[in-house]
Amino acid sequence: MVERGPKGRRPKGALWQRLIASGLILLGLVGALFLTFASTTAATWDPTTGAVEISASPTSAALSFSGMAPGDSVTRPLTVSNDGSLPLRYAVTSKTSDETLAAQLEMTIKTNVTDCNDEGFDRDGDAVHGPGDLGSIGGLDVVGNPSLGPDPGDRALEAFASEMLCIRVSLPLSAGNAYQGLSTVSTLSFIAEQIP
Ligand SMILES: [Ca+2]
Repeated sequence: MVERGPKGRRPKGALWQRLIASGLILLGLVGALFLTFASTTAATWDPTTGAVEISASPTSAALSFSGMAPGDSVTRPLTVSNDGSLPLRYAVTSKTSDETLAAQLEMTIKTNVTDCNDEGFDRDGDAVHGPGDLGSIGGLDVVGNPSLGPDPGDRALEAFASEMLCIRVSLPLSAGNAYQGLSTVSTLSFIAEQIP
């Protein structure tokens, strides 16, 4: 089920809803999509499949979409692949361009979701982050810890293996119109290291 705030706080009136919907430009995976790479590691992003390939170097992906109203959620798959011939572990951090809206948005990341969509998200899977803040300007560790070495939450991937992260971002109904017109961009960075 889509995350909902208290029923009593649902705003009344179509006009209010429309104003919010047109005023927000939030993080997401639809629309203009681009990648920035922190290293020369070969990595590709295919917007149709959401595939990111990483090796033992930092790789980052910037995601954006627009048109989100309080109470809305978006759910998107992101496939993380180890394109190298050695096992690796990785962590994920989220840097946002804004902190006000980013703290309002809630992100949940799961593995082992059979159907990564709005309907399937709550059906199964294992949460590896959240629900928690979307990110922060300084960078929030959302999966594992990018510090060198094994840390709680670090994800391991065998050589040439991949796994699908199912990401949901929600704007709670309680967000209200104080956040109208705000925008934020989250950059998810995948920091990988080879497992010796
Ligand atoms: Ca680590």
